[in-house]
Amino acid sequence: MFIASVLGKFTTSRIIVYHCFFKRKYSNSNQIFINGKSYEVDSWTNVTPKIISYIGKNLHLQKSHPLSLLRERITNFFYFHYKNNRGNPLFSVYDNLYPIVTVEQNFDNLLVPEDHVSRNKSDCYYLNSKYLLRGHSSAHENELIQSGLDNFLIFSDVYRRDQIDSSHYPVFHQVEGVRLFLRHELFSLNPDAEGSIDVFEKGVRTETKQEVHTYDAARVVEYSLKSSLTALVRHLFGQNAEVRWVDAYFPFTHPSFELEMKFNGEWMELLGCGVLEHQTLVKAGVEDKIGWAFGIGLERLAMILYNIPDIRLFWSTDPGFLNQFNVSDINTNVKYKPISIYPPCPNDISFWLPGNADEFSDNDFYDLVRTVAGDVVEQVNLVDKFYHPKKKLYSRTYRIVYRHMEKTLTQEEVNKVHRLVEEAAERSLEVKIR
Ligand code: FA5
Ligand code: MG
Repeated sequence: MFIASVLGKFTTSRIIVYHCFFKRKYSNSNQIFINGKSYEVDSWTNVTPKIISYIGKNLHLQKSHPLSLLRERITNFFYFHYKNNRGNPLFSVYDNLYPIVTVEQNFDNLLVPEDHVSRNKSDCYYLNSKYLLRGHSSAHENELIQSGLDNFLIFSDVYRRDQIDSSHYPVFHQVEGVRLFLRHELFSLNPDAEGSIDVFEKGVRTETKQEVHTYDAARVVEYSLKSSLTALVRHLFGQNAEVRWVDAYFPFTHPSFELEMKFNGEWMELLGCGVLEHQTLVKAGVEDKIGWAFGIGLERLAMILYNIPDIRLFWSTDPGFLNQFNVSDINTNVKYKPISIYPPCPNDISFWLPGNADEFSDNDFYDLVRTVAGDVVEQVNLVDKFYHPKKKLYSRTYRIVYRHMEKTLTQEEVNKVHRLVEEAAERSLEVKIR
C-alpha cells in the first residue's frame, strides 16, 4: 500500500457516476448503515456493497480455518518466548477490533503525509471523507499504546483496492506486533552493554537511526526486531527457511525493513517492520520509550505454510477445502491437496477511455470487475495500452482470466459474466467498448 505508485484521480463527472452507481445499488438515501451506525455518503464514498459484506466474516477467528490455525501458532510463539518476570505472557492479543476507522487512525497518527499515495481513493475503501475500512492493522497502534500497553499483537482483516492475482485480494488479514522498551529494559536484553547505552540524544537522522535516538539504542532495537521475526519464521517454517532482509520505507518507522522468503523459486514479501518513529509514540502520550513494530500478511504465510496456491481459497466454504484443516494439533504440517484443477477461461476487454490516461486508475477497473464478477475472476492484467492520435483517444486492453474454484465454467457462463463487466464499465467508468 505504501509503495503503491499509481495516482488515480477522479474527474468530477466520474465521482458522480460512481456515486450514483453506489447509491443505486445501496439505498435511496444519503446514508450507509452498517451495524446500526449510519455514515453520510459524500464525494469520497467508494466502498461497495460487496466489500461491506465482508465485515464481520473474521476468517482468522473461524474454527479450523487455516488463518485461525496460524493466529494460534503465532500467538503461542509470542506467549512462549516472551514472559514477564512473573512468568506470564508479555504480549496481549487483540483479534476483534472494529474495521471501520477514522482517517486519523489509519493515516494521521502514523505520520502519513497529506499527499501520500496510500490515502488516495484509488487505494482505499472510504465510507466518506472521515471514515474508511482500515488499510492496515497499524491503524490501531496509537489507541493501544495510548491505553498503556507496551507489548501487543493485533490480528485483523484489512481492506485495500489492489491488483487482482493469486496473492492479492481486496480483503486480507494481518498480524501487527508492537514492543516498547524503557531504557533499563533495553539494557537487560544486552548485558554486555553494562548500562552504557543512552536511548535518547539530540543528534542527526541517518540511514540507521532517527535524530532523537542514539546509534546504540537504535541498533539494539533493530536487532531485537529482526531476531524476533527470524525466530518466528523459523518456528513456523523450520530452520532451513530461506529468508532475506530488504530495506524499506514506512512513514511511521525508521529504519524500516521487509522480510522476504523463497516460495516456488521466487522471493515473496512476508512483512514490513521497523523502529517506531518517536513522534508516533509522542502522539500516543509516550515520551520515554523506544520500540519496534511489524505487520505480516497472514494469507502470505498460510499460502507458503500449507501450500495453498490461490488467495481466493481462503474464502471457500467448500468442505473439500475446510476439512483439510480440521486438525486436533494446530502444529500439524497440513499440505493442501487441490480438490481438482478446473481450466482457466481468459477473455479480453478493450475500451477507449473517456478522457486523459492519467485520470484513469487501474484499481477502479479492478474493483468494478470484482463487484460484478466476484470470485470467478482469478486474474486481471493490463495487456495493452496505446494512444490513437487521429481519434485523440486512449485505449486499454485487460485480460480477465475466469476460473471457478469448484467447477468447470462453460464458455456461455463466461460470456454472460464478461458481458456484465463490459456493461458496468461503460455505465460506471464511462469507457467505450471497442
Ligand atoms: C503495511 O501494511 C504496514 N502497516 C506494515 C508495517 C507495520 C510496517 C508496522 C512497519 C511497522 P504493507 O502494505 O507492505 O505494509 O503490508 C504488509 C504485509 O501485508 C505485506 O508484507 C504482505 O505480506 C501483506 N499484503 C499486502 N498487500 C496484500 C494483499 N493485497 N493481499 C494479501 N496480502 C497483502
Ligand atoms: Mg509492502
